[in-house]
Amino acid sequence: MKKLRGMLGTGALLFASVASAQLQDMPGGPKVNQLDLPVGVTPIAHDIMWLNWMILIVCTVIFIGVFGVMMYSVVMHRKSRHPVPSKRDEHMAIELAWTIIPFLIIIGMAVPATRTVIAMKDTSGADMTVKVTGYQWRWGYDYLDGSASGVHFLSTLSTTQAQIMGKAPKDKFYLMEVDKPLVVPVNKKIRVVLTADDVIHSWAVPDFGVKQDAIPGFLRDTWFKAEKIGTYRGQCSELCGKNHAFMPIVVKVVSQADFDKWAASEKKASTSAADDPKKTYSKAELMARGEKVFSSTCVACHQANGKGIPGTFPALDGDTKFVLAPKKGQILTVLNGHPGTAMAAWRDQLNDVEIASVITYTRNAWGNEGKGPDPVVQPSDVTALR
Ligand code: HEC
Ligand SMILES: [Cu+2]
Repeated sequence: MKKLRGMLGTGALLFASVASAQLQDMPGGPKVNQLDLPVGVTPIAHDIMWLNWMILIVCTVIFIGVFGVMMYSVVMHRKSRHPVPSKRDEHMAIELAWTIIPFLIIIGMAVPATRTVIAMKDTSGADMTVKVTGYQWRWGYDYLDGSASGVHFLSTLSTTQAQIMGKAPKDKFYLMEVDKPLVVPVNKKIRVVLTADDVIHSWAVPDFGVKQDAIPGFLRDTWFKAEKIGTYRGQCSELCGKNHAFMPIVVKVVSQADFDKWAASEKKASTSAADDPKKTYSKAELMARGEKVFSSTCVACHQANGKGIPGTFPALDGDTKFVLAPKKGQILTVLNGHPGTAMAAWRDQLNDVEIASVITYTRNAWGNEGKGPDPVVQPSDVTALR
């Protein structure tokens, strides 16, 4: 007994020291020493938590009941105390009871568990779909619909090599941080379709109650509906090679308005990055691009039909002061705005290709085609006046 207690003591001490050396809660960082599941922020995560506790409690009651009867029998019916055993070897009521009761207990656990598993797989009625691709060793995200439709990027570990090699102090999100997190709106059902490019990975975010394998050549899907704004973290949960531990998952849950803002800037960044201000563009190219810029940046004031709002925002359709006039005045207007009015300077928001496109668009859209000088403005014209 003494020896056993000693062994247990050493074991506990060893465990505690290993645990505290390796897994330390950092202030503001993820909880790493907690024993319970995370409380979670999705209905599925709450269900999983509830199921875990419900089943654990049922098991504990059974454990105590069964071992209680066993211990009682061992002690009270030991040979020295009870040398002549009972002759009874059949009892209909007991046999029935211990068949029916466990059966009912299993049904009682299986019904809610099955309900949750089915709910986990029910991706119907999603508000938005994101495709997640596992790569050795990073995640790729593609937004398939909604305001971020077409946005795609790779999300890579951002912990420095110096921290990994132990040459710099670790910070609170050590190995749980990425350069570009997945961003999703709060209170929206997000369908996640998963695949992989090389080997099997698994996309797991405990706070969402989500863990789904990403398998090359297959599409799997799952979903989550985060009910709280915040940043949630997870890790690849399928051993996928040398850097398996270095492909964390970070999801930022934001309000719908912030999400739309983020989506617009992502989209802009991806198209603007490909722009070459030195190139000479065709009129058709400038018109197509200009229509996009106009309908995302200028339309709120000057209106889609170019008529503006009389008395507040001037019409650009038929405007002879700037639009149907030599290009210089309009370029300066869009670059620098008209100080003291709602017409802002766009020089920092739009690049030269975008400014040249939107100007070319306004000079040829609606009823303006063929009416003014300089119908086409090239990015180099804008660069010259910056
Ligand atoms: C927040 C509202 C607003 C937005 C957005 C806006 N404008 Fe304007 N714009 C104005 C106002 C107001 C004027 C008139 C300024 C003045 O009185 O001098 C104006 C004037 C102009 C003029 C000169 C027309 C004239 O006759 O005075 C041009 C050209 C123009 N805007 C182009 C654009 C383009 C291109 C965009 C998009 C990149 C844009 N504007 C976005 C409000 C806006
Ligand atoms: Cu992986």
